[in-house]
Amino acid sequence: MEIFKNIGKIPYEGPASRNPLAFKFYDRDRVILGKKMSEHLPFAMAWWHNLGAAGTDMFGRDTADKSFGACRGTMEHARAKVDAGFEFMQKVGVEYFCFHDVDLVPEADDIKETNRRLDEIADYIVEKMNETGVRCLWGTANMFSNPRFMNGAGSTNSVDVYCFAAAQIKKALDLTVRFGGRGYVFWGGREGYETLLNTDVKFEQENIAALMKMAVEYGRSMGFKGDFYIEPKPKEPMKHQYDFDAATAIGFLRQYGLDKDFKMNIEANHAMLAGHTFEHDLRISAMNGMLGSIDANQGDYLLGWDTDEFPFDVYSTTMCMYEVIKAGGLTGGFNFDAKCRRPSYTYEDMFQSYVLGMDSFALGLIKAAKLIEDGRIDAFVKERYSSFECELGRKIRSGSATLTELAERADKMGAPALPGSGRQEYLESVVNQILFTE
Ligand code: XUL
Ligand code: CO
Repeated sequence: MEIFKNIGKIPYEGPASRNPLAFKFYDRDRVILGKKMSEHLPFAMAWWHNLGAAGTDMFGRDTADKSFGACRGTMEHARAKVDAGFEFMQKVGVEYFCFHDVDLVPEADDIKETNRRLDEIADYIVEKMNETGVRCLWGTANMFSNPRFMNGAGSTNSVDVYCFAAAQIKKALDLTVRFGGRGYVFWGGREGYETLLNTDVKFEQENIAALMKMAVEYGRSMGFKGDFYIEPKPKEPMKHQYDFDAATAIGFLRQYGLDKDFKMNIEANHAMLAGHTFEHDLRISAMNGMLGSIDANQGDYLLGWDTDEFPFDVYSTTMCMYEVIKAGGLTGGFNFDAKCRRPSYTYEDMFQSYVLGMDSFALGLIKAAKLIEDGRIDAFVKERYSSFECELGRKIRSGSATLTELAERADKMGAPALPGSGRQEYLESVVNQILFTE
């Protein structure tokens, strides 16, 4: 049964189109730097936002109807969400989905019953995947909504809750493997604290690492070849979250010997909450060989929380794609961890938001490729460090210089000349020139 009745397949109509339900920039087969747009941009639908979130906020109930013709909280509704999701992905041309365990079925009190429901819905999802060619980007376990996780999952003070979390991870990994997912995500929603007065940080972090290690061992034992991801976020819901940002998460992974199996899933809005730009956390991940996947959304600089907006800021998507291209692409993809605003409650808004997000990243890709082909930024950065292209500079870079040697050079030079100008304003004008000309 068709759910989105008045909406057909979203076509590419080009930049001059005024059709709200057409792509202006996302032309999936257009080749950029030797690869199709659709290969540069493996987009994914977030099950929870697109099929679940209905506009509820702290001050008001749902504005959108996401029942899809079924009674919410039933297995009939779970199936209706599968129908809606696959119809949506096919119409909008998104090839992947991401899910939490409890996005798929209503959770029962007993995990054995929840798991039975998950198996039932998984059969239906696999059927739809085979029918449509839609694939799974990543799976995860929701270990933050249920009250039992009030003190975290890996970081909880309750050994029973810790075991329950392990059981959820085990099942979510089973599902991810069954769906052929590229990755498995740990977002440490409540892995943090409200006050140090009641918290043993070392104990909690060691337990999180142990849980991750068990997840890796279990996943690999069943043939999961994908990446595990940490999705950093500094706060919200907790006052402090341990996976604060990419640098912190990478340090944690190295400390506990998890760095071979894990990469980062960087979310734009989370990076902003950590006081960074999106591209900062992408760069830190990439230079450590750990840029895995992206939660493609946008925050609001005037607000201090995770607004999960659909991306429209083309400066930001351009700088994102600049980092992604330079890193050689993602092993994961671009998951729209984003929701329509509360007053955008219609089915048409659901489609419109994906048109916006996909077009914003397509434009970002086109412009980032132009920045790279233009070469002025790369040339400037190379030139900026060129003073190290001397014998002593090479010794410093290879780690064979001594402090005494360097001091001898300083003794001979008098006052060093000022380093060259950073030319930030010039570089910003290059970016503008490329963004605003064809
Ligand atoms: C929350 C968030 C999550 C993760 C998956 O801020 O981003 O939806 O992406 O648990
Ligand atoms: Co996210």
